[in-house]
Amino acid sequence: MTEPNKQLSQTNASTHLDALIVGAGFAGLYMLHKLREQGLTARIYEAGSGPGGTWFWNRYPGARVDIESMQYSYQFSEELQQEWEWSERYAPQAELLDYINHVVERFDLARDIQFNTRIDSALFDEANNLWQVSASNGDKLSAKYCIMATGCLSAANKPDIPGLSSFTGPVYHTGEWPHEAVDFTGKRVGIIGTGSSAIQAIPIIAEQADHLTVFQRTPNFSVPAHNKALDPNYITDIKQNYTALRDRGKQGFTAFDTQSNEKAATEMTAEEIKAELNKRWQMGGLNFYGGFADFMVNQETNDMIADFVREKIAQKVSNPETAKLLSPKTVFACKRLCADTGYFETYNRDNVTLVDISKAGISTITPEGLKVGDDAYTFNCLVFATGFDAMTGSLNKIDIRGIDGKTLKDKWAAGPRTYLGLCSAGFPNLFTISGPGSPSVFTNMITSIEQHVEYISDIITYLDEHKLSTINATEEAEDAWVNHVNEVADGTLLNSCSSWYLGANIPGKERVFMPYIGGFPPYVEKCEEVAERGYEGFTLA
Ligand code: N01
Repeated sequence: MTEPNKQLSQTNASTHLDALIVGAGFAGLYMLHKLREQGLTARIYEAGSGPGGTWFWNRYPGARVDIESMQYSYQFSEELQQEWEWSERYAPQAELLDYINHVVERFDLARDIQFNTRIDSALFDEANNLWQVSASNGDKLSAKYCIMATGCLSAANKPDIPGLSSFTGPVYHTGEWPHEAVDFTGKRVGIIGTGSSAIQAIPIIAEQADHLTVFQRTPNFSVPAHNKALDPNYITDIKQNYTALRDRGKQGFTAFDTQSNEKAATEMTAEEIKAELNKRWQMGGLNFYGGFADFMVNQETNDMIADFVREKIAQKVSNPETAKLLSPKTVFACKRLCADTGYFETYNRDNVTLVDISKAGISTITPEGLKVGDDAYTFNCLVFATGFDAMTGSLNKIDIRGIDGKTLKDKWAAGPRTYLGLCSAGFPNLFTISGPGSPSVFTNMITSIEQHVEYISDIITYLDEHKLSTINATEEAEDAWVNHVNEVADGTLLNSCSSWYLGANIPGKERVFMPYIGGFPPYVEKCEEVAERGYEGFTLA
């Protein structure tokens, strides 16, 4: 057993808050606004020099959202959603950051955000029912509630490849892109990875660079985004009836409106299936998820969609060998589906080379490039598009200790354990917004974030009204929820490949399906039932 938090007695908590929030992305910002509205004292600590979370850090060329902008935005304020104008179907990163800065200004949030500061530790002080928190700038705080708004994809995965420090050119990671523009004109560039970030960045880097070499371990399914400028009449139409669109979104499995065809492929004729596939391809983007209700659970349906996309890849890529290498062999959408603009066509360019590293692997990075087996490749700039230590990575960077001094990291060593993705037993008054065990990354993140923020806010109101000091998930409720999350994932085809959903992209990370894949509406229903029963599954003290 771990020692209780003895060091607490030495902590000189200089500031007391009702709530300490970690992270100034979409989740942290709305949480701050909500708690302030409730009359609580709250403050955000944020490692970056500005707000935005994902959209602050991921500034790589081509970065843009893959859920339509009219839906990928806050809905808590009617005035906000009426006044903001999106310019493109899928907003680029810079516009998303403008939107976030507008929200910060509009709701006067900056005065309660401490930028450039990490939270190093959060220790639960059992005697006083308070979280004692230390920040990298030396701040010591005590807070009744500690709210982790640290994001699902925020801890960059930087593979430890031998020789990396010997590389003489600049090295970039898509998830930690520099703030100043990076110009690849006249450069030879190497990029490792072919996930969503790479699929967006590759077409643009290829246009700038003298030569681009792509090192691919696993090909990914991608569908055309069909991004375009938004027609002002379309925006007006939506704004006149925004609530209806938002309601359709919340009724959808993914918490956004995919104009879902409610039918399974097994209920459709061959002609209907063909027409649906072509329709989805024309619609573009993640609307593809709405094509067939059974694509995640029925192997035949999934194979049929996968074959359709593979045929499209073969049509787009002129070299049959390259097309074959770019064709995923996994279950369709087993790894997160990508939405692209000219990704596959980029491989028809003379200045782009695709290198298969699935068999030999990168053996070493050299001063002027890297080696795959014995084959050497040279370039001046290296881009890691190698993703993230998803869902748990950022939390594990903080020394979080609950009852009896037990660390969250130790508790989650065999995979994250939460009740509803919101709380972990033994860590009273600690909340994770869109934490593992919640629908989070399978949904429109902003809608899921709003649901969590409002739920946490309701819990806090309930505790105050009932003069209670703590809420703590019970072990039983947590075990039952974790089992349910696993059972639902086991009933799908999605745990059949080495995705980040399973933590399989991080060497040594336990393979556990982390997000809840039962769908947004059933999840919300479960949360509401729990609340109606006086927060069943929690101990309130
Ligand atoms: O990261 P990824 P990402 N050696 O993990 C490869 C969201 N997102 O940043 O598949 C060699 O998907 C790895 O290979 P493999 C979205 O949810 C959204 O692209 O593990 N290669 C893979 O090809 C997305 O899913 C948007 O075999 C290595 C790539 O690097 C999530 O973020 C845009 C390696 C990593 O792909 C993550 O996307 C961008 C190694 N050691 C991201 N380690 C939009 O909204 C990893 N790889 C559009």
